[in-house]
Amino acid sequence: MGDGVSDTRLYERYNQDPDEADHLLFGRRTHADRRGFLKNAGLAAMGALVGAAIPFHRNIPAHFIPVALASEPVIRGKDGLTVLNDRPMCAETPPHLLDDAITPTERHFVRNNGLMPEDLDASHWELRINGLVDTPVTLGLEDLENRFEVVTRALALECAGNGRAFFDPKTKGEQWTYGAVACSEWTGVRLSDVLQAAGIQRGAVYTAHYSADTHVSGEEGRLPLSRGVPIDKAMDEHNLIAFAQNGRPIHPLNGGPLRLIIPGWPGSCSQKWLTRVEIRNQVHDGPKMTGTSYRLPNRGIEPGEAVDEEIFRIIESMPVKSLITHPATGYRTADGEIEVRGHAWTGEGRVDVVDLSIDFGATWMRASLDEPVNPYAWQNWRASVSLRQRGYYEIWAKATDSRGISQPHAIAWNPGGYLNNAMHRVAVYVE
Ligand SMILES: Nc1nc2c(c(=O)[nH]1)N[C@H]1C(S)=C(S)[C@@H](COP(=O)(O)O)O[C@H]1N2
Ligand SMILES: [Mo]
Repeated sequence: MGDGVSDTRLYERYNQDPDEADHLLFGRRTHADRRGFLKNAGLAAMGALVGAAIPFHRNIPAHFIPVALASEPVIRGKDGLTVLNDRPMCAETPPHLLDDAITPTERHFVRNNGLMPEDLDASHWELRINGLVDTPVTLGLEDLENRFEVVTRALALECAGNGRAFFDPKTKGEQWTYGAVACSEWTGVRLSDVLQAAGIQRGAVYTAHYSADTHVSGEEGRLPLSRGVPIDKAMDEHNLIAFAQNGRPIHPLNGGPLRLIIPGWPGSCSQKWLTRVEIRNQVHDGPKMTGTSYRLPNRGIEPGEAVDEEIFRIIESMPVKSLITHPATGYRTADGEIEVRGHAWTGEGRVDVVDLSIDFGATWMRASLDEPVNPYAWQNWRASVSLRQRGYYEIWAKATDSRGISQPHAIAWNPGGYLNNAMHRVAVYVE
């Protein structure tokens, strides 16, 4: 390093102020407007973000910002996602990029509550099953593959906070708009098979999921998130302990090498970087299980009203919802004949109907809706609409599920900003 900037000073500078260090050393100020995008990203995270291993990683100063990431808040291997936060890393997918029937890995949203594990080596990854079981077991990825039936399923995964950005007044938490949802193809073994092999004992009430990610505070032993589900839900044969996503090892940001997929319930139940499932004799009380996390008040409350935590209940099954993935909002066309496409999903049962309106809800037309490829997959739908005059239109989509529940125009405010399944609307201009 020339100009009298010694290597030790380089390291110090990056520790103190990475933006300033970048500016001093490379003559650019890359991150001033982004609250230190990627500051303190660990090596594994950095590798995942630049999309390659970093052979000289030992030379990298703490808080260093790779130039590959310097100009835009993008994530390599996560094409076109909107980054909401870098610490923890959270990124959502614009609806028009969710047009595929099966979400490609590079379009699958990312929701981290903490910092990614440093060591993501699949060859020595271990999953422990313990608690109220006859035989506690420790299994590697090969054990899982060899000892249990391997299955592949398209499973929709949605963050319970998806749609939070539209609550008024604003609620705390990541301001997801539409894109904290995806439907990748997951391969793994059934959670129920593995739990059965360990032998669930009498008195089992709830699972507790543990993982290798760490708390943003850096406090030793403090977990960012540890959630669980009632035993009945855990034993649903559709839950997977997954090791592959769309036919490849799971993307590190999506919880590779091993994660749970608990479809139909809040995404937070699907622990990434899974290391242990404990069977408990009580409702699990890990981080983000208690208080107001992933919970709703048991009665309607006034926006902003202060309420006792006692009235909050754990969110279980997710509500019916749909997304218009074509056209993108703001679409301009000279031709008023448009093929509208999208997906619809629900936490339990299936979607029976998707209705569209082009006249602000005065009339509705039925879209053609596919069967789910398997339970808990989202269902694709399409419809041809004719917009006969020039001007501004909105296309609205409303799904109804087998529980007989339809998407509302707006939902009641809640303190966590959860479960906003209001209809998706896109703007279209015929010119
Ligand atoms: N270990 C761990 N698992 C986790 C999380 C996390 O922060 N840590 N986030 C959860 C939440 S809130 C969601 S919505 C899903 C998101 O999965 P994805 O990042 O693969 O899209 O992972 C869940 N599993
Ligand atoms: Mo989530």
